[in-house]
Amino acid sequence: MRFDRHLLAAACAAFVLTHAHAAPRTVGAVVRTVPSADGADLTLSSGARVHVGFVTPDVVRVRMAPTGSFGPDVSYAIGGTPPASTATVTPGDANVELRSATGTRVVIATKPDLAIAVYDGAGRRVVADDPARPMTFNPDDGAVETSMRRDDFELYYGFGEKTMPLSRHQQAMAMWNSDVPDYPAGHDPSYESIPFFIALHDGRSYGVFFNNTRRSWFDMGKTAPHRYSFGADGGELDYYVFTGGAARTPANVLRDYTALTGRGALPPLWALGYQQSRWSYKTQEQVLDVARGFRRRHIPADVIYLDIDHMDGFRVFTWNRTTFPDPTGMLARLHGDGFHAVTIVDPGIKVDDHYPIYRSGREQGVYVRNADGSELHAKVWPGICAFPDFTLPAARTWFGSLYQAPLDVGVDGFWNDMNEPGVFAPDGFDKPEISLGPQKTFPLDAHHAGDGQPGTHAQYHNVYGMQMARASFEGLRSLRPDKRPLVLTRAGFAGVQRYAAVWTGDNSPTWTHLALTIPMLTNLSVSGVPFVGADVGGFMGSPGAELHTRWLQAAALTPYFRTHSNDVSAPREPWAFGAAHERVNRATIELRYRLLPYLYTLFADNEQSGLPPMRPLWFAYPRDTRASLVDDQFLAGGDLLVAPVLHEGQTTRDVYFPQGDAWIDWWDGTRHAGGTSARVAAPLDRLPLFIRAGAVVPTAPVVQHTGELKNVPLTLVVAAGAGGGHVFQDAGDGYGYRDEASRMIAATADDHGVRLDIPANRGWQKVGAVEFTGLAAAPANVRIDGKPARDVRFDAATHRLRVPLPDEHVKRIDF
Ligand code: MIG
Repeated sequence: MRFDRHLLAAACAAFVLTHAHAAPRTVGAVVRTVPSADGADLTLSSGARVHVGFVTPDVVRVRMAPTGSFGPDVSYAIGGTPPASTATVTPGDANVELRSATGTRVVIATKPDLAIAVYDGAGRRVVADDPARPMTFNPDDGAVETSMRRDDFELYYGFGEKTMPLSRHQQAMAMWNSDVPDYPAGHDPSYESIPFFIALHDGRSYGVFFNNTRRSWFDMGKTAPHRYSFGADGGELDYYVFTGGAARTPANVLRDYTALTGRGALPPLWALGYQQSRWSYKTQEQVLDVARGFRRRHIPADVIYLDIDHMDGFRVFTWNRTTFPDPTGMLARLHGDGFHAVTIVDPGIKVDDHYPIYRSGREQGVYVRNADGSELHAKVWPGICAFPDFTLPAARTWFGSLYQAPLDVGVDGFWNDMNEPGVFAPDGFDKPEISLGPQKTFPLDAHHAGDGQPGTHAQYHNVYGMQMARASFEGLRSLRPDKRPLVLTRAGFAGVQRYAAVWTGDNSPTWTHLALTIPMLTNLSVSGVPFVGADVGGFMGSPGAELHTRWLQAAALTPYFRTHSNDVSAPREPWAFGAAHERVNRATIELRYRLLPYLYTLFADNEQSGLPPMRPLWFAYPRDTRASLVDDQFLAGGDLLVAPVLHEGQTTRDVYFPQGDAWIDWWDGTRHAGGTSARVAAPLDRLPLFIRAGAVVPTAPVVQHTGELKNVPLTLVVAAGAGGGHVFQDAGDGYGYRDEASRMIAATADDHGVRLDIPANRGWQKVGAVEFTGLAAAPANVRIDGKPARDVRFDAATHRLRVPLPDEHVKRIDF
């Protein structure tokens, strides 16, 4: 056998890096079992303690404390103490067995080492510890680790924000929020760490959530293909197994994960419109000019962004009075034109005795401290800064209350940047590997309050950004209780979806980065974060016209739709690339607005089910093995299949239609059978888009901003076939929908028409028409509730039959 010395050396180096102190101990055998209401409490021969129990009948939690005693059971990810569910416990000498109400079982082998296996109600194995590599802890440095057996070809998705391929099988990843401008594909770690994944094998799923906020890592069969391992630099080994219940679907896994860690709050409708940003629109005149540019050219848009240059010397919550002499007037004019405005808010607070916010924070003792108790200072845009300790409740309240000032002048939403936290590399540390590296943050021994569990930055680094977003969200909720906050955050951890939308940071204007948006955003989505987007065009420079136009198309049906670019990029408004591209870009943004009633419904659904608006194909079609690695298409909700062009010069592309449904071309009505591929036309002005046969998708006429949406009638697009759909409507902002101030329209489709269930209209958009698409020919006679329909039109080019409705009392359309 020959060894490649270089590979071997590299492997050893990697091993040494992740296992700095090489004295891990196995937890050993179970020496004592104490049954509890939810499971069993185990004492191990090593002195460690393990608790295994049910959180719900289909969710198992395993907790290991190396010291033999558990810390308080609180968690930032969960926002409190997790629930527990009853177990039937059968203790034995070699095995302890736990069984839940649904028949989910945990079998705990007590010797020679603890080994845990979970089985679903049908007796199928979900996960099993690898006996060849038992659970360990390292008494020297506190590291914990466990390993599970891996089936050949098992795939893994999720892990938050990673720049890796769609499935993360045979990848190794670290969880450590990092400011990584211009990140190369494959670079790890990234801005956002979510130690949760969904596994897929043989059409069945399960999920694992490793709830540890320290630097953690996952090796998903890279070192050894027959197992995967995960661990962390310290803390408890605390993880959850989501079995997915009897059906073992990814949707069940994500429903249960988001029931534990929370769901995305419904955003205000305006936040689903098109958003225009750059670093920076530098004067109030320029901001107004850009806004007017949209209206004058009839390109729809809802939001304009103000990056760091709007501030006075980058002091947060201030204005540069030279370039923005009248923010109130500017915002009033923007609002008058149907725009909303978002300003950036960084965590760094300039150390400046003449800056009242800095002084107030110091007086209230809200800043992060060094190990020696002094105020932590680091350089960011304003120069030397202090940083609120967002793990201190008083700091969150203090920071949240600062939003009063921008709300008073009329700012609508807020953008939290640099909250990994990222700081400038110290002087003399300008090597590229350092500027991309984890060193660009606070010292690991800095002190955090930890909401009553004081600890180091090493312990709380990964939740800093999420707690900043929480301070912003909770502050806005209490300052303006009748409005839904829009908070955008760059860094986050499991549960960040409760507070903010997430964008993928400083991406690059390359075709590779365009293609990367699909694996990145779909994996964030299945990590429980529904409101996600990437800077359209790529942040770090200037895309060519074709790349930008294609990127806008690819992003048009992603949840968070914003164009943004850096300080040295060429102008990137939709009209900045010449008349031909302006025409296509307008049509792209118009498509977004036509589909807003559908996208909005997806967000309302997410609050109920945890299903994300943007879905990878495997998530909806877990049994279709050909769908499992498709990384250049995605689903918008359950009903639209999006296949953007991701390569330069392409004017056709191959599309895979997942098995089990038929798909109808949005543009020309061509029908494609599930489980097939086709090469479809994709000239520059076309985003290949398909609707699931039997689906009912609400659309609106083109409007210039979401404020105009309430006055226009909806058209329900029915894709020929059996199925159905629903439409959620409400005021578009506020919380009235939680007290029934909303309606849900339902439609059931079959081969001969559609049945409608339209509840009483209390001021929502009316349903004005139904359009059937995918019909082979014009039906001979179309009836509404038995009577001949009027003004019916069949368009042979699109194969669409348009049936106007006389009113909302219509129950059934037949043909
Ligand atoms: O050090 O505020 O990712 O979107 O435009 C760069 C300036 C700081 C990084 C963000 C980017 C933003 C930029 N910021």
